[in-house]
Amino acid sequence: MTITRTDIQQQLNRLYYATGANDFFEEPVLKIAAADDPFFVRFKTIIGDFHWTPAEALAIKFPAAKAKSVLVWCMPKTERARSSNRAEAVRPSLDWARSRSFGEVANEHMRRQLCRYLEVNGFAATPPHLNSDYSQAVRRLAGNWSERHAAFVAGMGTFGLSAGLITERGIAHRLGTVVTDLELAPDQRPYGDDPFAWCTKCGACSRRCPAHAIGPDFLDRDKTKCLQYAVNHIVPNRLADYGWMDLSLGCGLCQTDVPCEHRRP
Ligand code: B12
Repeated sequence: MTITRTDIQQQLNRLYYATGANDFFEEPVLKIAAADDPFFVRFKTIIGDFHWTPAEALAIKFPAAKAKSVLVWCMPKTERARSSNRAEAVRPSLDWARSRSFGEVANEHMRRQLCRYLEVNGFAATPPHLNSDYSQAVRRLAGNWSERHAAFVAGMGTFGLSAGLITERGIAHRLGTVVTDLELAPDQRPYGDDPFAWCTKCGACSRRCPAHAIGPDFLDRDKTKCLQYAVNHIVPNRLADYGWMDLSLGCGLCQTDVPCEHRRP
């Protein structure tokens, strides 16, 4: 059976409601990258040789399949999550925190169920971020598969000073990615090959960062400080502040009360 881009978008929209992702996010925007886009090989140099190409990611589960497309979706956080986080200066609001902890669980279901949909229709598909071989911190908090880099290749947006991806619908969002042997026409990159084209370097995210982890230029960002802030100031009080434990949390203050929060500046 042939599956079109419209079918994938419709399936994502169905999963968005079915998984409860609609409680945390606005509707998913779909973009597609060609699996053989030269950027994916360049990432072995830009990120590290441990970063998978789409072909390597798909081969882990389907050794005989040939990767053709990378499906990427972006789900902006709801106004409720964003506006409540705007008012915070130290740790995330309850609504932001639940969109991280439980919204990502819904997003994990979306990745897996989109793969099942493709498989049932005769295509190989894998969500690299959820692969059992995936590690999120092989070197300097960079893992085997960067969903932001895949989104950049697919034309979704470009990196900001905070390293968040600035999209047409802003920086306050979560991404999902699936690699498949279904061939679909890739999207163009409206910003060409410039990874930082849509950031004005206004510095608002840097002023918002309680960890002082964001500097005036793109390579100044200190990921370890970002992580340590969460480990020392957010995670220990999870149960008292929010009511749950054992699920990841980060503050995301750099993504709210900034000009790129919900639009491309
Ligand atoms: C490890 C990780 C973290 C770590 C480290 C994050 C950090 N500060 O980098 C910790 C735990 C601290 C963290 C925190 C958060 N994270 Co996080 N995290 C990840 C994870 C699992 C892997 C990231 C990775 O491997 N990146 C690869 C490295 C190489 O990326 P990088 O160092 O940022 O890349 C830089 C350079 O390569 C540079 N670059 C230099 N030269 C060139 C040249 C070219 C051509 C290109 C393209 C790029 C480039 O561009 C980048 C920016 O400087 C991803 C999920 C995934 N699998 O992708 C989520 C992810 C990146 N996190 C996400 C989010 C939302 C957050 C938080 C906001 C959490 C929250 N509670 O809401 C915070 C904010 C942190 C921040 N400022 O980015 C989202 C990002 C969405 C977005 N809006 O951009 C992701 C994609 C998860 C998802 N599925 O949505 N995260």
